[in-house]
Amino acid sequence: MKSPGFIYILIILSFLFHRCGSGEDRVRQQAGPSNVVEKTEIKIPGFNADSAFYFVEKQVSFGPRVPNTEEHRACGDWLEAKLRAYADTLYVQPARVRAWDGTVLNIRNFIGSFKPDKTNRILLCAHWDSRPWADRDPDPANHYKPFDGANDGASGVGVLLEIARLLSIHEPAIGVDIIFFDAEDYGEHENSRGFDRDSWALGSQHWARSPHRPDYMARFGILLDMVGASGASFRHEGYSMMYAPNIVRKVWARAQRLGFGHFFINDEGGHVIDDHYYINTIRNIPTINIIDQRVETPHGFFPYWHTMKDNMDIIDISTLYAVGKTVTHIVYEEGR
Ligand code: AHN
Ligand code: ZN
Repeated sequence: MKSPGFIYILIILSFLFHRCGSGEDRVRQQAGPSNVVEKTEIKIPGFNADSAFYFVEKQVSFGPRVPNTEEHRACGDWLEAKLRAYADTLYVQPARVRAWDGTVLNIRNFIGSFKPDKTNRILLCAHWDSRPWADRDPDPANHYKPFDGANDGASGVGVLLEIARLLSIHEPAIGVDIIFFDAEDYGEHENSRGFDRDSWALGSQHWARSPHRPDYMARFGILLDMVGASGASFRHEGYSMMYAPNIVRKVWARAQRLGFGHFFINDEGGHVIDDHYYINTIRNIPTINIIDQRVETPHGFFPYWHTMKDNMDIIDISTLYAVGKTVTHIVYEEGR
């Protein structure tokens, strides 16, 4: 009869070999030609959703990214270093803005430019801060607590960091700017009820009035907001249709041709005051919002919007993949 010690060693060995096996497999997938997909005559790099997921996880690991906190500063420093490593040129735009409750927020917008000399450019953006208050949580005891914002904030940045990584390896035909806006989610608390719609998107309002380059222009922009939850549905958001209907149609058609029609639905969504609203109205750059809009929730967003449950548990790799692959195709097809 074999000793329990021998069986124990066998179990450990089998785990070790299993880990080695899956590690090699992943390396082969990344290094092999399957990383680049042939699309008619143009090569479009493969969007790695595991990498995007890791970028989301990393942001969340700093803690809630609430302006004026240490967690916010630390995550901002990491984002800055990451985007600086991938982009040709990095701009940091620090600012002090006044929130609806009078708090002065120390914020930073990060702008990573790829092929900065090209005049033919597109803009991709997301917000990197998280909301200070879970004021939609079912438990009122949480209404003044911060939360992870894994979907609301980190997901869009995670997808764009992965696209930045691809752009650093495979040159696009056009210039690309990736902007991480600060202080999108410091809007009025649910208990305040002042309906000050300009209390949201403070970072993008600042950038739209004073862009990193005074004459900045782009053909169009794409905002990613809440692009990581399981069961996401992206509908034609109201201001996107008002200011950039052809871009909405182009992106939705591309997503559907890639097989993501279950996420990208040809239905009318609501009007959402978000970063793209100010890019459209102040900078006149036609910009769409890819944002998770649900018909089954009272607020019209994903079920855990502004609650303590907006954490890594609700992040679904297949949602990140659908959005990431679609936007990657749009970027690399542009100007060809
Ligand atoms: C309003 O509720 C007015 N805008 C929502 C924008 C938002 C919040 N996006 C993410 N969190
Ligand atoms: Zn929010």
